[in-house]
Amino acid sequence: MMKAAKYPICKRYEGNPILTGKDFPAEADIKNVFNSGIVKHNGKYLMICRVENSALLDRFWIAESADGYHFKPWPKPMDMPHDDPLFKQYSSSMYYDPRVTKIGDTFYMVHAAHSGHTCRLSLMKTKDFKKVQWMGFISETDNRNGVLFPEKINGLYARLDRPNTGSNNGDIWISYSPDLVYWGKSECVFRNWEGIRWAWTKIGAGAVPIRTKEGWLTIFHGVRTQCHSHYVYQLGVCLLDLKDPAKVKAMAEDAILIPEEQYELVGQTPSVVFTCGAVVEDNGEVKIYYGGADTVQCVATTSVQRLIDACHNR
Ligand code: M1P
Repeated sequence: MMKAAKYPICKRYEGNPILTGKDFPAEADIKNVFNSGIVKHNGKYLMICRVENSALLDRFWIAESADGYHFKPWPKPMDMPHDDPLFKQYSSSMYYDPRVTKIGDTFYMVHAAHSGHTCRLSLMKTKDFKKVQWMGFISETDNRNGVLFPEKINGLYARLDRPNTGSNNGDIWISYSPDLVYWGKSECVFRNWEGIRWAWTKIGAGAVPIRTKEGWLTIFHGVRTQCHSHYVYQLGVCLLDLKDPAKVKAMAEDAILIPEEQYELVGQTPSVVFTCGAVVEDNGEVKIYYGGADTVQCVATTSVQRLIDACHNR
């Protein structure tokens, strides 16, 4: 007998998509906004939007909200170190998929940077998203979906990431660092087929892991290849051990969000739901922010307990 979780695990916001290119100043010519990072700070939601114009130039652009659903973009894109020769060299094609973690009183943003050398992880830090300091590249090539844990584990900073392993496949790995710049002690956390039948092509870390009494609640994306090399991106969830997050304690067999709505099925990349961040509210509600079809920004809600239950296939 199959043991499937009770549905639905996530509830889409009825006002989705919550941000589209049309919400940005017309002169910026923004066509797509998706895969945005998110933090809740001093009662306000700050979304670090991944935006693209019609020339497919990617930028990060902050949008602000009082309720987590209605966002208003700041007047201009975020300042990035475009004049730094090293940053320029390795992000010459694009930079994208920002994931923001608050550690102490500082926000750290890990994002992917793409150039002729393929993708690598880059790290920014800021206290207000107005002044941003680049801390450097923190991986070699062919690595993305990097996200920092919100606290040190066994005295070291920790991050999940996704090195590609030939033919653009990839698994979720963990690494540790004493200073956020130099990383090591790397281990594979789980592979794209293990325990998740629906993600046989690749997986990647998504939102910042959420500390719970049962472990680090970790929302990730998983990809399967349909015929004609069509990728389908879904979201999954698992629990990692609190003291040794290289160990998976429980894993939802089913995806928690599947592309089903028009704004997830149709767009520049069809059949994609992809997250770079979630907000946990004081009452345990979790708002998962996700990109639909690499075109629009959406949100769905669930709860910490519902996600833990899903990890145990309840
Ligand atoms: O086009 C779908 C996604 O493709 C990439 O995902 P992954 O890192 O798993 O290969 C990313 O570029 C992501 O931005 C994009 O949504």
